This record gives sequence, structure tokens and C-alpha cells, in this order.
Amino acid sequence: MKLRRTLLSMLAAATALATFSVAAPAQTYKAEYRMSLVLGPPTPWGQAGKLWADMVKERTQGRINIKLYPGVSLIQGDQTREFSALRQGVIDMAVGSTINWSPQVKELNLFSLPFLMPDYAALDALTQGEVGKKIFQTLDKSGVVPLAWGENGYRELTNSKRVIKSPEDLKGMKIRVVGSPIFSDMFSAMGANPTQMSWADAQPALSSGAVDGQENPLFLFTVLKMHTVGQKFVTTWGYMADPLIFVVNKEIWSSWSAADQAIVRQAAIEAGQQEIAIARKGLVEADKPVLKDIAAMGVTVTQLSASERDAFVKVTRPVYDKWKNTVGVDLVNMAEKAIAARKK
Ligand code: X2X
Repeated sequence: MKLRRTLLSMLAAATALATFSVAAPAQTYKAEYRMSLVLGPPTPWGQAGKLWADMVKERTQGRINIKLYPGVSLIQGDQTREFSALRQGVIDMAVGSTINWSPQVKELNLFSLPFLMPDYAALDALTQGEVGKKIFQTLDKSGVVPLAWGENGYRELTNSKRVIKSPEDLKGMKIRVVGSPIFSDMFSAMGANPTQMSWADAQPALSSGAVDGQENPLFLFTVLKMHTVGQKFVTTWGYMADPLIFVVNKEIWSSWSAADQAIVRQAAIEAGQQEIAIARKGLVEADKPVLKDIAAMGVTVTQLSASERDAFVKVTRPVYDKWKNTVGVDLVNMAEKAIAARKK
């Protein structure tokens, strides 16, 4: 008798639980979800966010309605706080750079190791292979749901002072770097005088001449017309590239139905693929039209020869070795192997 009663009450509890978990998602959808981005449209990064949000809205018939917050405005422009804010739910979803999240997720510094990835095939060998999967597992453990890869791009050097072909040319030059310590280490090793600041602060610092130079993908040079703030010299050295990652806050993710989760994931994958093509446009063609466009603005564009590049590789090697330990020796070894085995 007693056993029967216990069984019955257990059954009732289980039924209540089942009913609850089926009913819950419909009640918890928000009217609007907040997506954080550093750069807005018209940059490839901004387009990544827009493509994703538009696809999701259409395919969920408006159940998931996303508003874009470029300029990391949900966290007052402080891009190095984006990952923590995502975890805490201040931000619902984001397309973010590995650089900006690397202070919280040390493995993401992998992509910032100087001269690790010599070409796009190397970058793809990492993001699209086992290394990419490992990094997604790490992000998942760190408290967000990673869905897809996009791309900010190869970060090239620009400055207002002179042609840079060797570390000696960089000597003493004030270079704005992102707020991730490996960048200060690299630019110090090259003899420059690095200054950490957010992208929001970098723009006035370039205009006023408070800094001499910066490094970012070249589409940003064109979009912002950086030659008008005195950036007259560009050096393409391909020292590192920052991928973008599409993620959703964990609580938000689990509040969606499985069908909607599948839509959001698939849309992120498609938006990422489209955006990578946009980010590389003008840089993968043999005559590199983007470089021609920049030269046409009266800017001196210097493409390093292999031996000139080697001098930069050499001076930054101690930084690579130091950060290899921070990133994780196993992960870096895995990445080096994947790059050596890439199809060019
Ligand atoms: O701050 C930068 O340089 C930028 C816009 O590229 C990033 O957010 C990493």
C-alpha cells in the first residue's frame, strides 16, 4: 500500500515535470535578443551579425527577433569585457573576435601567435578541423554555446611616419594595440612602443596623432578612409588573423525549442561562410584589388619579401614560445601539425 502510494506520487511528480519542461520554452522567449559586435555594417564583421539575425528572424517567423549592438555598446565599448558579459547574460548573443575573448579564454590566443598561420589555408586548417572542435569544447565549458566561425581577417600594419620593412623601422613607434597582453609582448619584441586601448579609443587617438599606427584587417582601412587620419603607410606582413565566433548565452540557448536551436545554429554556419567570403574579397585574387584601392588613396603599400618577413618572425619567436605555454602546448602542437598538413 505504502509502496503503491509512493510510486503514484513519483509518477505524478514526473508528469508535472514533463509538462513543465514541454511548456516552458514558449513562455520564456524574449521580445528581442541583444547581439553584440565590435564593428557594425558596412564591415564584414557587421555583415556577419546582420546576415545571421536576418536569417534567424525569417526562418523562425519572427519568434527570435535580434537587435544588433555594434561598437560593443552594451558594455560601453569595452570589448575585452564582452565574453564575461555574455556569460552573465548582459549580452544574449555575439559575433566576437578571438582577440577580445582571449583574456578570459586563454586558448583563443592561439590565433594571435605571431606568424603561426602563413596563409588562409592555414587558418582554415585550424578553424575547420580538430583544433576548431577543441576550441568549441573549451568555449562550451567556459559558459557559452559556440555555433560557427567567421572572420575578421589578417591584421596588417599601418602608420603615419614611414615605410616599415624591418623591426628597426618600427623602433620607438607608438602603435595602438588591442587589450590583450600578447600584442604588447609582440610589439615590444619588435622594438615598437605599444599602447593598449579599445577600438573606440583608437579612432580619436589616430586622428589626433596620439598614436602613430595600428594593425587591423585592411577592409577597415578602406571603410574608415584611414589615410584621412594620416595613415600613409601600410605593410602587409600577415602576422596573424583573428577569426570571429558566433555564440549564444547558455540560458538563452536552453530557453529555445530544439527546432529553433537548429535554425539558429544553421543560420550561424551559413552567415559565417558567406561572411568569410566577404572578408577575403579583394585579398585572395592574384592582383589583390584591395591593395590597389589603398595605393590609389595615395598610400604607400609595402608587401614584405620572404626574407624581410623572416626578420619579424625571428624577433617575435620568444613571444611565440612564451605564449605557447599559456595557450597550451598540446593545442599549439596540434595546430602546427594541422598547418603543416594543409592543402595549399
Ligand atoms: O579592436 C580592434 O582592433 C578590432 C576591431 O579589430 C577588434 O575588435 C579585435
